[in-house]
Amino acid sequence: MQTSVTTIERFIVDQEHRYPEATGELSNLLYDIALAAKLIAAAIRRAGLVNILGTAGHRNVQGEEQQKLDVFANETIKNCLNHTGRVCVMGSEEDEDVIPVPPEYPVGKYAVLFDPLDGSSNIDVNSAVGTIFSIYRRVSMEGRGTVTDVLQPGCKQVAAGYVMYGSSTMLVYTTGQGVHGFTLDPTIGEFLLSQPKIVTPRLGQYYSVNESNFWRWDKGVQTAVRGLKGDMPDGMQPKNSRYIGSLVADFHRNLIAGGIFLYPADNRNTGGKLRLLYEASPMAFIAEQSEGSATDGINRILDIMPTSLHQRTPLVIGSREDVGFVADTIRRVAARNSGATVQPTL
Ligand code: AHM
Ligand code: MG
Repeated sequence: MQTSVTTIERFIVDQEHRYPEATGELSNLLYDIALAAKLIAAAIRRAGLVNILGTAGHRNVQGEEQQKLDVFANETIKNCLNHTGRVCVMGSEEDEDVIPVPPEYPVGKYAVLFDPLDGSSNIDVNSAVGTIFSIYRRVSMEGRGTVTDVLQPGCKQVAAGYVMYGSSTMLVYTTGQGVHGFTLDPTIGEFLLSQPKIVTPRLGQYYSVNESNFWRWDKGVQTAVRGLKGDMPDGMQPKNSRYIGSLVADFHRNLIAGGIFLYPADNRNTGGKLRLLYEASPMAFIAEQSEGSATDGINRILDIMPTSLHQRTPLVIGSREDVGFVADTIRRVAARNSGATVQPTL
């Protein structure tokens, strides 16, 4: 039996102690998110048993209002964050506008964005889903927080992370000091440090993309994906394909094993499908902190200046050499069409 473990609370506090000027507010905010994750994990585990699945608005056998899990997850996160005095405003995939802190509670210095239950269509088939979160320091000078507090480029994030509700529940986060992974021990209800300082391989073994969109992509993306399969003279070794259709699970596998995830623009989703602020940016922060990288195909995700809460972006993320290969290929194909020459990224 283990007699010494590192809980997420101890780890977060130890990290913050390195900064004498730190007030502990960010530590507590991360801990609030970990609490929400435990509540969501418990609901997901019980989903089949208590018949929580179903359409929001339906009543269960007790006559209680049934909530879809994504509605439940959204309300849980809001309720864990809105009364603490640490947050000034929130943004969620499930809410059209920014979410103010209720007037009876104090506001704090952080703005939090989240996708409460990403990949939620996977719940119906008992596959992995996740929660993604992103934290910024407040920039508005007065009042109780506004949309300007969430419309910040990813490079301004002070923390980001995700929770994966898979065969076990994992929380992975960064505050800009590396990426650290914790596994929920359900017997004691604590997230325990399981993967400190995650470093993703420079070159991956997997590529993850919804290839049913192949004919909807432009030529540069098609050529790059062919290249990932080894279909390019003097190109890379063929990679193995893995695609769950749940960003957190696809990203997590590639983070640990090495690989690249792509959700490019296509002729139906011309700006990409995934959301910049609470899907792409937090994952990009984690990718870079684990020595990987993230682009929209060409440009660094963390440099994109958002203009709206639910803005979409193409996303190419994962092992550094693979992401560079895709950018080089897209550029080369574009240059071939225009007659220009290009310098490689790496
Ligand atoms: P969601 O936010 O509606 O759950 O959609 C996001 C999900 C991601 O988890 C996943 O990477 C992607 O959509 C899969 O899309 P597709 O089914 O088009 O491959
Ligand atoms: Mg989502």
